[in-house]
Amino acid sequence: MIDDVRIDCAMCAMLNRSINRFIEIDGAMDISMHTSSIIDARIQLIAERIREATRLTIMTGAGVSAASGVPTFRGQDGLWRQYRAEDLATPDAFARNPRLVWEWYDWRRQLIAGCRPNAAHDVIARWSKRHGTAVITQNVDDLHLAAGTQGLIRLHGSIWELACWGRCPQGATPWRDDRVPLDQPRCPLCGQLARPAVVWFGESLRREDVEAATSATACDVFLTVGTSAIVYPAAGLVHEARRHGAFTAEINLEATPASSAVDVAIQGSAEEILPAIHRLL
Ligand code: BJW
Repeated sequence: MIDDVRIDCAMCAMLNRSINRFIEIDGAMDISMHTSSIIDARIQLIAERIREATRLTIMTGAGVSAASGVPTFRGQDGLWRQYRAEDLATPDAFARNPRLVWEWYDWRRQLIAGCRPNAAHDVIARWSKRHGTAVITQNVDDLHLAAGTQGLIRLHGSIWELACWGRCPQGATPWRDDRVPLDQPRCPLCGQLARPAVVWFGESLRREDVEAATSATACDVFLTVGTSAIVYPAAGLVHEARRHGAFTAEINLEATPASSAVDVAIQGSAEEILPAIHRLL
C-alpha cells in the first residue's frame, strides 16, 4: 500500500507532499485517505477510456460472483483451499470416481441455485448492450446470463449444462438441466453417465469460444475483473489485448500476475468499483 502511495503523476506528487505532512500527525488515516483519492482518479481514468472506446471487452472471474455468495477457487475461503483440483476438476478424477465428482458439483449447483446477480453483474449486463462490447467469463455459474448480459462468451462452460461422458454423437452437445439435487444423471439419448459440461484442467476449451475471446482482444479497452489471472488460456487474453494496443485495467481485491502488466490496477471489489465507473459514464 505504501508503494501505491508513490504514484508518479503530478496530482499525486502534490498529494504525496501533503500526505507526508499528515502522516506525522496520523499516518494510517491519511494513507487510507490518499489511497481512496488514487482509486477515485483511477476510476475516473477508466470511465474516460470507456467513454471514448468503440470496442470494450470485459473478462471476468470468480471474484465477480463472490458478493453473490458463490465461493471463489483460490481466495481465502476458496474451493481449492478445501478440495484438491486434481481430485475433482480433471477428466481423470471423473473417470476414477464419478460419484465423488458429481457430489461436489451437485453441492455447488445447490449453492449457486440460491445466488442472485450482484451490482457487478448488473453493470456488466448494461454495458453488454452497448454496441462493440464483448463479455468473456471464466465463471460457470451463469449469473451474467441471469443479469441479462448479451453475447456472453463462457470459456469454461456452464455448471447448469451436462454432456455425455461416453461421447455419444448427440450427447456431445451440452443440454441444460436445472434440477437440484441431481444424483449421477444419465445421457437422455444413450443412457451412459452424464458429466458437467464445464472445462476441466487438461481439457481443451471449445474452439468457437477461444476464437470469439481472441477476436475480442482487438479492442480499445480491456477490463479484467475478479480473476486471479493464472489459469490459461484466459490469463493470456489481457496480454493479447495489450499487444493490440488496448488500454488495459484490472479490478481485483488483491494484486495478481496481471497487475504489473495492465495500464491501471484498482485494488477493490468489483461490486463497488464497477458501479462507481458506471456512474461517471
Ligand atoms: C474479487 C472479489 C471481489 C474476490 N471483487 N475481486 C500455459 C501455461 C501454464 C499452464 C497452462 C498453460 N496453458 C494451459 C495450461 C494448463 C491449465 C492451466 O492454466 N493451469 C494453470 C493453473 C497453470 N489450463 C488448462 O488446462 C485449460 N485447458 C487448456 O488450456 O487446454 C489446452 C492445454 C491443456 C493442457 C496443457 C496445455 C494446453 C483448462 C482450464 C480449465 C479451468 N477450469 C476451472 C474449473 C471449471 C469448472 C468448475 O467450476 O468446476 O475453471 S479451474 C478454475 O479456475 C475455474 C475458473 O474459471 C478458473 C479461474 O479462476 P478465477 O476465476 O480466476 O478464480 P480464482 O478463485 O482463482 O480468483 C478469484 C479472484 O477474485 C482472486 O484474485 C480474488 O482476489 C478476486 N476477488 N472477491 C473483485 N468481490
